[in-house]
Amino acid sequence: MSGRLALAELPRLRRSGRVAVPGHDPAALGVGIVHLGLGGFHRAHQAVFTEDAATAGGDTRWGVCGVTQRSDDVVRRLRPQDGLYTVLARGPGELSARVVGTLREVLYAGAEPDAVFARMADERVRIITLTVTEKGHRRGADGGLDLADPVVRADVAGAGPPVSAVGRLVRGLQARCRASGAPVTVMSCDNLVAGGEVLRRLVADFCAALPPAEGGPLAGWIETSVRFPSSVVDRIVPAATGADRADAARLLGVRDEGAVAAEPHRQWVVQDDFAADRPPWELAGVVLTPDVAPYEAVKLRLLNASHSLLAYLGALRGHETIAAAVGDPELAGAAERLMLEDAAPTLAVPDGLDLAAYRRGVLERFANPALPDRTVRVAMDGSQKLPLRLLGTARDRLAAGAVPRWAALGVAAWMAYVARAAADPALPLDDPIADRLCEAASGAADAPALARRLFAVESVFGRDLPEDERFTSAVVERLTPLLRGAI
Ligand code: CS2
Repeated sequence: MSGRLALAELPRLRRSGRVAVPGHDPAALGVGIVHLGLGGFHRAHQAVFTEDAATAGGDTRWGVCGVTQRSDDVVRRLRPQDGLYTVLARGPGELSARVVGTLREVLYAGAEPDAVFARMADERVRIITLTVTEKGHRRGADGGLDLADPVVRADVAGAGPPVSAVGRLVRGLQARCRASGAPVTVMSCDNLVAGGEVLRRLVADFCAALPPAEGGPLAGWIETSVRFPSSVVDRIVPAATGADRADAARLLGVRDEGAVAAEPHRQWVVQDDFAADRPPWELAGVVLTPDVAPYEAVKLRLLNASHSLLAYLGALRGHETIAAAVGDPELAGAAERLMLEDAAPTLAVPDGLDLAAYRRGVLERFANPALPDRTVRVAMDGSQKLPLRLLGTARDRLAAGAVPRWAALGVAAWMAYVARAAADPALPLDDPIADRLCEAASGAADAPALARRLFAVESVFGRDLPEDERFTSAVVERLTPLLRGAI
């Protein structure tokens, strides 16, 4: 197939009726949002909601400038396509496709830093969103910016263009402050606890590390002109595959190098705290609320926590996909009990949310046979994910006098996975502190030793959990059979 998806193809695609196309003319959209971290997740989630909102509201101000941070791969895929790409929604017995046209500009920050700063400084841009993953925030053990990280230090020193996400964000805000100083909203769209507050603090820490004459005024402007709402994002979006691109090509009649596949379900809850205008997201089903914390806890402690549990136990049992893991009755049972017995009692349930239906929905979504999502993908970056998904639950239950046995199983599964991956190159240990974890695991003779050595990683477990005998022994009890291969 020689043709490629592009604006010129839209009239033909509209007539063909085989895929949905934007309800507005993408070329007429102005750029009102800069997004840092242009992975599949943004393309299948925020971009879709934003497109629906803009179409429903007849508002042409909310095109997106997507910034790719780590390589120019996405630029090569999307620029020749005028920023257009297909989102395939794969559900049981269901495949639908839509072409998304929100992405009006695609920049690679590594090659075009000034263009990125110019966009962030542009008065017409009112929102900067981020999906940079947990590790992309480069937080230290205290949750603030890790100033010992050489990349962060280089960005603060400012000899060359910034490389870290926070460095890019702060330098962009600096450019804006120097240009118009127009208010702007910075919105976190990662799976974090209080992501808005996290970003606000990282930005403040970065400013505080700058020479006072530079950082002081910038911090003052940020204080008055920038808002940092949190948001809760939800859609399962595995890494795009050749099969996704082949399906997109079949439906489009032209190639689409930027196609992504996702589950049909999607949800976005946004803290309604904006420094300036925003798209009419409520028209697209986005929940706008003063406080996202209850939604965030439900999602991280039910969905993401059981996702991680299934990923580690599933990979240890040789299940390649999450669907296979949840199809294993013992593992599904463990996920269910983690949600029901440990996580649910810690939650303040948002109004109108049926927790039992949510729990069922999570397991059904994981079981989706049409969307293969690999256990090793979800297993990635455990040192960053565990504290957000499992350890908050563990702390709350321990404080209430209960032993969180299923959260302990999740931690033990991670430890067993680390030990297996350290010994077996066939199992990937994709983690920013992989070396440290491998070193800890390699020297451990048995479950108590392995647990002790991994519990000593303070950025994961803090100082409190390793000292809580109830929790450490619950983990060791779970870990012992796992290490023997009885899973
Ligand atoms: C997953 C999430 O990668 C992971 O660890 O748990 O990406 C998950 O698929 C999304 O949060 C679903 O909204």
